[in-house]
Amino acid sequence: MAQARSEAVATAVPNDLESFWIPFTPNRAFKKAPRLIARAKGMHFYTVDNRAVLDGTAGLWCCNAGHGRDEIVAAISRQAAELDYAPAFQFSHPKAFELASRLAALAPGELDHAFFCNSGSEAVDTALKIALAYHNVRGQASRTRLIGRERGYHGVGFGGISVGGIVANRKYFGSLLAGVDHLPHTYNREKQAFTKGEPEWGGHLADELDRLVALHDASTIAAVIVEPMAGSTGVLPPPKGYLERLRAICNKHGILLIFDEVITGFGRLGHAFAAERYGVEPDMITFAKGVTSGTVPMAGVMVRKGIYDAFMNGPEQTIELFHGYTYSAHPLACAAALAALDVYREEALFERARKLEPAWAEAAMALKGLPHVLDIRTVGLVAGIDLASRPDAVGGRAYEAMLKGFEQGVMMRITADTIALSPPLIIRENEIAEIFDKVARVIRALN
Ligand code: PXG
Repeated sequence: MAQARSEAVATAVPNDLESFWIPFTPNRAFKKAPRLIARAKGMHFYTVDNRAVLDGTAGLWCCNAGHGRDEIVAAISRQAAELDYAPAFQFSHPKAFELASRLAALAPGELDHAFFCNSGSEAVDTALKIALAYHNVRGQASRTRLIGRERGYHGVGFGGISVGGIVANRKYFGSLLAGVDHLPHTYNREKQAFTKGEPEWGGHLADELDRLVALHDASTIAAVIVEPMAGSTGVLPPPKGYLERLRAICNKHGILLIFDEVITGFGRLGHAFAAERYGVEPDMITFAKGVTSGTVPMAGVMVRKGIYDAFMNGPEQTIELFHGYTYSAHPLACAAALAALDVYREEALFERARKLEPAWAEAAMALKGLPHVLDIRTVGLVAGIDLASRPDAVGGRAYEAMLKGFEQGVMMRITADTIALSPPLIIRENEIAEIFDKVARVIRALN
């Protein structure tokens, strides 16, 4: 403890908060009462005044192996000394190939090629572009339409907000991509409230894709992109049978199916990918976050062999896909990812999430009956708790819950009036109890 205190003293606290424009955060309120994290270890963050905060959210759904993992820290540090950077175009480095092979082995079925980028938003743009280019190189250039879903979150690039379905993320930004349509979201409180795992009701909503095909014609549709479990709009697990039906309709019409697994990848739902949990193989999977356990930015797209092969035509010295980033497969990110994958395997963390799921779900559902609680949803190591909105201020109640939670030593995420919880997969049962005890106390104290 003496050591922890001396570290706390050494933590520099900025005296000017003005210049940093903080993302997705009310800047003026934050700067009046900043919440600054100085360090993290295991299941905890520590504030600049050295207060422990239990991580109920794995950072932003990313630190699946917990914080400050020695093996990952060492791998990043070794890599920085050995090879800080190698050009990503026309050259590469060994760990990029090693990581792609590891991911190919982890991903289901024929998803055996990896295209690397640096954020989930870039991964989504990459997947959408590969879909368009794939149809183009196969002589079906009329397939340009992209289909997303209401309440979908696919990051903040123009592609992602176009196929996404969050109004505030779209309405300020002009006309977006042309030729996009949306499936209806799958949430219905009346039919689904307080469901553990996949709701019974709602599988039929996949058939809406058939209606969109009837409206637009399959020859104009390139791809459908969905999160297997919608995370950011409040934890919406897929209704039973829904993803299978989407897959079948896509197959029938030659439409590519993309799963955005930026949140669901790397153990969050008890498997390497949600595709495995649901036994449905998409044509592409976008990933990010957990691939490095949040330590170094990295993301990518797993691509089905047949899609990659379709590009491998023409003279061998021509570039097959005009796309990529300076930091695609950055050496530090690759080293971090390989080390994170080792931790996941050695500690069997995906299985751990699967085993903890019933205890997690039960602890979450115990909040049923507290004031303001309208619904609770759980799946894997994820829980969404809907609070009733104040008539005059949607989001106000959950915002206050987040502030109170931070004061009481638990990190939670909020979206509108939903509290979302998604702890590191190393969590122990007593910490599960601590999270929900604290969340319950916070909810009881809300007006
Ligand atoms: N797709 C999905 C499904 C995501 O959840 C992105 C793409 C974009 O990733 P980047 O790395 O560009 O942010 C995401 C990101 C939240 C929250 O609290 C969720 C995300 C990011 C930040 C906060 O729900 N998801």
